[in-house]
Amino acid sequence: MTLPSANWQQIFVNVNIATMTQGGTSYAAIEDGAMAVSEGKIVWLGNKENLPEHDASQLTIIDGQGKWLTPGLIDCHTHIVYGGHRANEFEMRLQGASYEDIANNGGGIVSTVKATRSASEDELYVSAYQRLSALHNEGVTSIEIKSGYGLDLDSEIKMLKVANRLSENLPVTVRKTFLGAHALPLEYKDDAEGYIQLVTEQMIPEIARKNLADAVDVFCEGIGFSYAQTERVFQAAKAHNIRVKVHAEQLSDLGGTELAAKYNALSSDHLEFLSTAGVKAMQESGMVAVLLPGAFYFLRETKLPPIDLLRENNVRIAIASDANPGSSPINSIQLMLNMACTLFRLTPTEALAGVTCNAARALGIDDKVGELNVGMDADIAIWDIEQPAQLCYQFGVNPLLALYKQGQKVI
Ligand code: DI6
Ligand code: FE
Repeated sequence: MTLPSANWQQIFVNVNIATMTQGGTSYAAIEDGAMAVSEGKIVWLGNKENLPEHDASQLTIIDGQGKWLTPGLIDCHTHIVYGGHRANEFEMRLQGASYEDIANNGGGIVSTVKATRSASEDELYVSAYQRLSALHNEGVTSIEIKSGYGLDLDSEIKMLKVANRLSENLPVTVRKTFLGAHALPLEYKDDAEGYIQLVTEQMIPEIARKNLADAVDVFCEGIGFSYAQTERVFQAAKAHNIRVKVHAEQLSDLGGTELAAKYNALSSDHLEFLSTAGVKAMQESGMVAVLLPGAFYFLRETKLPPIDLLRENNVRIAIASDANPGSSPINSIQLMLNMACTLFRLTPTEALAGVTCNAARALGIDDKVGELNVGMDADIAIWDIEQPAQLCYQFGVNPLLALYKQGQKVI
C-alpha cells in the first residue's frame, strides 16, 4: 500500500534504482527513478514521471545527481568476534601445511578458541567493532555474526553479547548465530559425543532461554562434526524453535546439505563439494546456497562450487565474506563482489543479488531488507557509479557516497 504524499518525509530524486527484487534480472533496475520514505520505510518508488504530487517544502529532498541506489548490503555469514589472529598458520600454509593438517595438529579453530576465551568482553568488542566498521563503511547495513570460538557456555555467551553490543553501537542489523558445534574444544578432545551432549543439553537450552541467537549452525565436516552429530544439534535447535543452517561440503561431501534441507534450514554455506543430490535437496527445500569466495581464495581451493547446477535448479545464491581469522581474514564485502565474479563466474547482477535479496533470505529477514520496494526498510546505499556492474568490477576505491539505515543518514 502506498502512503499519500502528505505523509512522506524524504524523497530521493534524480536516481537510478537497483531494486534487487528477488528473481529479477538486470538488477531489477528502475532508471530515472524516484523513491519516497516515511518513518524508516519505503512508501513509493517508480519512474520519476509517475512521482505523485507532493509538497516539496514539507520534505527532505535528496538529489542523487544521476547516481545509483542499491539496498544496504548484507553480509550473511561472518565470524567477526574473536581474539588474536592466525598469521603464523598463514606462514605454515605457505610452507606447505594444509588447513586440515594444522587443525589436526592442535592449531586452527582451537587456537582461536584459546585467544577468545582469554580475551575480555571489552577486548573482543573493540576488535570486532573495527571489523564491523570496515564492512559498514563499504555499505553493509545488515550482518550475521556467529559464535563458535568460545566452545564453553560462558565464552559462547560472551561472544553473543559482544554481537548484541555491536548492534547497539553501530547502525547495522545484527543477526546472531550460535555455532557451538564449530570444533571440539581441547577438554573434550577424545569425547565428541560428550561435547555434543553439552551443546544440545546445556548450551542450546540456555542460549534459547536468554534469547541470544536467531539461528543455530554446525560445521559438518571431517575436521568438524559428523552427519549424525549434526543431526543431534539440529534436533535440539528445533526443540527450541530456532532455525538452523550449516557449514557443509567445504572440504568433503558428508551430506550435510541434504540433512539441513530436512530440517528446513535457512542456508547451506561453502558448498565446494556439493553433490547433485545436494543441489536437488536445496531446490526442493528452498534454502539459500551461501558461497564464500574469500575462503575459497585464502585457502587456495581449486574445486569450484557447482554453480551451473545451482543456477539450473533455481537455487538462490548468496555471497558472504566468512570473515574469520583462519580461512578468510577479509573484512570486505566489496572484494567479495569482485571475487564472486572473477573466481566463481557469477554475473554482476547475480553477485549483487548475493549481498542483497538472497543474503536477506539466508537470514530470514527478506520481509524487511535486501530489496528496495514499498514496505521494505529504507536501508539504502548511494553509489558514485554509472552502472551497477562497477560495484563488482573495480576494487580499492570505495564508491559509497551515502548510506541510510531505516531512513536515517548514517554515512
Ligand atoms: N568454516 C570456515 O570457513 C570457518 N569456520 C568454518 O567452519 C573458519 C574458521 C577458522 O578457521 O577459524
Ligand atoms: Fe564460516
